[in-house]
Amino acid sequence: MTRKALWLSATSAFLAVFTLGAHAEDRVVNVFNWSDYIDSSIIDDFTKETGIKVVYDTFDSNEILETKLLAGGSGYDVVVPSGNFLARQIQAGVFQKLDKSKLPNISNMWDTVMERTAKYDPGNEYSINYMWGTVGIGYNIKKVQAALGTDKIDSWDVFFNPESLAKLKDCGVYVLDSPADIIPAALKYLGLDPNSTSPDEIAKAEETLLKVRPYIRKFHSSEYINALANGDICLAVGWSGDVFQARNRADEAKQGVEIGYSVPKEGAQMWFDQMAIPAGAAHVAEAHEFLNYMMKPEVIAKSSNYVLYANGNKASQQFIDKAILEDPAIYPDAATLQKLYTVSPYDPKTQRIITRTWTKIVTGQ
Ligand code: N2P
Repeated sequence: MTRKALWLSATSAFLAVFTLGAHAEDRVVNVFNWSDYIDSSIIDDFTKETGIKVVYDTFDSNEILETKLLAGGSGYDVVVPSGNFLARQIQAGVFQKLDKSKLPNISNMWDTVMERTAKYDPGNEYSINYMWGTVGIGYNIKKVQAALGTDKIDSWDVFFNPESLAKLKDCGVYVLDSPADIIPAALKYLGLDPNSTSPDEIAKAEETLLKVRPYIRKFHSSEYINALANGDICLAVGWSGDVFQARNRADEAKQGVEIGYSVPKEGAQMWFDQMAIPAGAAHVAEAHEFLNYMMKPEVIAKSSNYVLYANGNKASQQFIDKAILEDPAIYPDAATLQKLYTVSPYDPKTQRIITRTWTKIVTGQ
């Protein structure tokens, strides 16, 4: 090789490396997911394996996500609405159909869960299940025992009965700031259809919630994890895995706080959080790579092991900690499944009633 040829090949090698490097840096996926919902090492591993940078933002409310999606131009490539919200967002045209040829790991998914999510996304054309769980009662075992004389919480009555909740007022009660989770629970407690769209029945749920409103310290959908773990509150109406994360944080802190979770006997909501790609996403190929990566059995199992929610990936179950897989409050057994109900999206008219009702409840007026 002549000296010039050598120089040229060295230059092109440098240019090639440089260009590849720049290109790898250009690849990015903007993810908007729930807070306290992933083991962050998964994000790092994804970037290491694919060279795709992840910009990861979090939210704790379907309403917040929906407002961004409906406004358009959210800038997100992957978002994770719950099924009941996803359904109406699909109708509104905010998502694009998934390119299943880019998602070979879909073969790992669990048909039982896919049948359920098809209720929200017919044919599962727009979404992949991330996690699923329940709405129930998280509580500080010792504080509840001290206030109520029992630590056996198996009924919504502990929350919806004003006499009972009054006793827990001073040690602190938090409730999800989420009408689509709490109003169906109130209806169920009253023996009504949790999916009721009857204004009269929703008014009954409102009345029930207004009676316990004086005993609720805060409506918030993520602060209850630390509040429970630190012993700052004694009861939270919250999401299963979040309560289990509170239990684990309390165990790690070794301050003697013990946390329990109850799926009340009257019935609890079972929800499904679905990964989807907005219609206007700028990084569609990267979004598919991210989704496909999240369907690797070891990866999604790592996430479930950390966030303590069940996932919709059948092949991942061999990698899930035995204690999680065998906990009926996480992976429900037949008896628990019997108690679980799902919710449907609200039609626009009912949504307006629900929104108005919720404002009254939160403000206490
Ligand atoms: C994550 C809670 C997500 C459950 N912290 C509600 N869809």
